[in-house]
Amino acid sequence: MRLSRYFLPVLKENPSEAQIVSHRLMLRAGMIKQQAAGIYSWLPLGFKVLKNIEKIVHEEQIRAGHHPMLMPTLQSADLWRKSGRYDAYGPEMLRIRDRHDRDMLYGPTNEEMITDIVANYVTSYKAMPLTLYHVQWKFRDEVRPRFGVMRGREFYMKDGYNFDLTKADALHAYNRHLVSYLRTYERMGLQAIPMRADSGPIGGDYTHEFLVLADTGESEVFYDSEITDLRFGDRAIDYDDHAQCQAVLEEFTSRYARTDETHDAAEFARVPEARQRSARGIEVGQIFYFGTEYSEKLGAYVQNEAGERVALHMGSHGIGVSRLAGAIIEASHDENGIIWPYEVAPFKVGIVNVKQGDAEPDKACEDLYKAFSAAGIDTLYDDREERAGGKFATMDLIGCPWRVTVGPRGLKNGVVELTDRATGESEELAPELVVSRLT
Ligand code: P5A
Repeated sequence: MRLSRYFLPVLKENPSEAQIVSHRLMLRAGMIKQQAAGIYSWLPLGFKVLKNIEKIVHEEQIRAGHHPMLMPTLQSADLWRKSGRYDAYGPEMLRIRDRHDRDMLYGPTNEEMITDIVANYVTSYKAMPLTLYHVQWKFRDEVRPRFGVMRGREFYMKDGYNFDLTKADALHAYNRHLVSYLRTYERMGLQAIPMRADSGPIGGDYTHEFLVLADTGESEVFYDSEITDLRFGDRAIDYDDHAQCQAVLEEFTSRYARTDETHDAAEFARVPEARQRSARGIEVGQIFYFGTEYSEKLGAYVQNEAGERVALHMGSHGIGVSRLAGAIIEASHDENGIIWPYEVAPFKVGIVNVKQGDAEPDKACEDLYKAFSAAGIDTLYDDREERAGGKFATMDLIGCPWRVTVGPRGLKNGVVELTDRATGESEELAPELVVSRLT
């Protein structure tokens, strides 16, 4: 993308409404624009980040054997009356009436709808195990929307739902989700710690929240410091293998890690004192197993092998896709701007032409830009007639992992400069070597 042709409304000043760094940087980098309290437009740069996060989520869901689909944002109140949640959900639910006076709502989650779909089509145990998910906008009329996309009213969530014949199978689905989530967050450059959670209005005995440690997090957390040494890494895992998934779950959940909602001071005291930590965290996901409650209320029954009619065991699992854009920035920035982990970065490389309009640098930049495009590397070429200082500031702000600086002095010596955004380290190399250096 040529910056002269792009829509990147960066702000020079710090917006006064932003209380935390990710909100400030998302506004300054022209990623989002607030449209109403807790409701945002995603401008081109922000939209690229959102889609990159979503892509990682899809890849890891599909790797775990889950099926993507899409349900609508608007739902009929009837389904929610069946589950009993239409009244129970309270003022957080945005209720709408259509022209025929039918009660509708903007979905805050989709347990009812997905259970109704499965109830309609699935009749035999042979369809199990089954996990369906979608990535869709949700609406929750939060009392205090704040911190930009971190606590929005309209927000983007991956929500998945497993249907299993037995509790044991459903707990395997639970474990499988925990494992796939560890992998998902690590690919985004995040360490998200599974913590035993409170099940809240969704219900159920088994639930973990995934928290990213950050001073600006809304949750207070308590944990054994050993937990921060754990990495999932790129270990191969067979998601159908119950024992393997169970072993990973045990590895990542056997040490003390709780939010304030489930914190138990007596149990925490048994962690060696030198390893006791209390901190703040951002909740980027949550998984639940809740048994047969929704299946019974919405009629999701199948015939088991013995020919008996049984209610399906279910769980649900959510990832805060739009919240993650903010959480990643909270975890990865410096005083000059955002430092994107490679996979999430809206552009992988920024080319800065320090002398736009001079034949030699213009030609070198064009060649580099074409070479990056040919290599399939998403590149932002700053081809504006502006001071070099301003161009560097923009590149630092929007946080591309690599910057290539092209100027007449370097070109005289046959080199351009390649700078790593995260470390600030630079090296000089021949322009024709840059692309291969990065691939
Ligand atoms: C699980 C999927 C559920 O809704 N039903 C379907 C279950 N879980 S949850 O924990 O309530 O939400 C899942 C994740 O969504 C993010 N999230 C939010 N993000 C931005 N703004 C909000 N107001 C908001 N509320 C929830 C969180 O990351 C949460 O873990």
